Amino acid sequence: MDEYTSSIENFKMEVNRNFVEKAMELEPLILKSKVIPNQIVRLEKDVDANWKVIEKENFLGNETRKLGKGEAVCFDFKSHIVGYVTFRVKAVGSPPDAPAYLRVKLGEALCEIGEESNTYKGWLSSSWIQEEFIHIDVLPAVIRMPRRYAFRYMEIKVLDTSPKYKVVFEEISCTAVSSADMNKVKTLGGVDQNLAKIDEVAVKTLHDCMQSVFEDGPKRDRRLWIGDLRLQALANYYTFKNYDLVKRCLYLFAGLTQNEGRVGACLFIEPRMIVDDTALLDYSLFFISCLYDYYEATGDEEVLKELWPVAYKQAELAMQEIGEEGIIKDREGFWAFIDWHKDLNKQGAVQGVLIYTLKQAKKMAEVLNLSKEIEILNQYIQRSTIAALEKLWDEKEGFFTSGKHGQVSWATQIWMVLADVFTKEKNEALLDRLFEKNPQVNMVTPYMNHYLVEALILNNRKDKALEIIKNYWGQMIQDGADCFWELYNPENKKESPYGSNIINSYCHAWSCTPTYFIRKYLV
Ligand code: RAM
Repeated sequence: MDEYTSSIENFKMEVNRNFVEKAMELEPLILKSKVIPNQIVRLEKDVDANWKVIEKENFLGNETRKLGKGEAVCFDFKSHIVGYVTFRVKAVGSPPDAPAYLRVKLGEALCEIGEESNTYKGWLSSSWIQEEFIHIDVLPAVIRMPRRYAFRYMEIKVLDTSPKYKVVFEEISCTAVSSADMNKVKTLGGVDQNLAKIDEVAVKTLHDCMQSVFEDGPKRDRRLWIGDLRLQALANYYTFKNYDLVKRCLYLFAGLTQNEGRVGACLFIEPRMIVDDTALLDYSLFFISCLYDYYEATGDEEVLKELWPVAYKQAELAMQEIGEEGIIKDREGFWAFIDWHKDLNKQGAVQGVLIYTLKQAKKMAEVLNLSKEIEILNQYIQRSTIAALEKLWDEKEGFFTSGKHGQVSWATQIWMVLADVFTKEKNEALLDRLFEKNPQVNMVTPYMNHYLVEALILNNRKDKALEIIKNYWGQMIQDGADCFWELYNPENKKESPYGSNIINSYCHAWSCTPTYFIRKYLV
């Protein structure tokens, strides 16, 4: 458990065995169900270079037509699933005088099937691409694919057989897995159809990400990221209500920390749980939010007491990052997350996150009656708030700025509103101005859009929030989503921070929160 290698000098993982053991005891049962594809589809690129289904044919569990060298078949499993695929392949014609050679591609989205993977030049490893090459020496054969896939479409291409035989595929199925039980979620009554559909897709997204932990995306990264966990947990409190899974993840983050007890940005799950050597300032602070939300949802004082020191430690570490002027020091590189917008300066938004989370920490300290901590937190909240108003607020522009070039972004305004640096009236005016002036540095993730919707709801702009849920998440459905995506920029639908949209995740945790908003505030 303790040995760990990292390319970061002096990096070490700190282990709290008691916490890790508690997390292990909460390991969930994985529920399984069998899914079979019901259609065979054919794809083509349209004029905008998007992949579209141009032909469908029913496939009711029977066998495919005969396929020879260079021919392919693409199965549609009806909806997104996470699981293990099996199929049978048999030879037709003369006795097979050479192995069969297959390429199997699995895709959450059609682009993953349509694009040739060898054209991928992005910076995330191409090994995430769900594509396998298989030699089959003896036919017939049952192929049990060893990896877990996240997909809706599966294409099998025959790369070669021999001129003397062809192959047929049959008994195709997937054992779908999740630790979430769909039967636990009440269906929504009394909402319009569009909203009900958005809720359904959001619940499905959360369901497919709930495995032995809350994964960020079952295709990629299959990891426990804290920014994602926070939003999943919120959605979970209004749907599956699996409090133990949140508790397990809290104990994992608390039990496997980095140097000085810093909560890491994410945890790797297998072959054993370890903390990643990446630290993101906003993500470490969200440990505070995760604990705060968990306590709000459950009233579980035992967990609050036990994990409070870890939460407070994140506040202390962040307070050390405040510069002389009372503003979080700006840095180069991947030091905080906030959003994937490529030009975003993060300083202003992180200042907002700091104030927001320190306020939550203070509320927990009040529950626990910790007078010294309350006082310290109070001082820092006040100092950071005054500094934000004095140093980052630009009266002439009517916006908060960020970084040495005074960048105005959506993210900075949203986090300052959520931090309640201003009064409610001023928050409302700032949000209205944001839509009116539409600063160029906008948002590209559903994650950041979540916080925009939250800011609108908490500041008397429910109609606008609803409009965004319907337009942004609703538009994703129009564009073919059966789970919500990691990235979505309506102005550039192929946007990817990684260099290609085939590596994007199309069932992504941080995208699942429309169900939280709808169920908590809108019905
Ligand atoms: C993405 C991950 C994850 C997120 C990080 C910061 O790459 O998929 O969802 O939390 O970025």
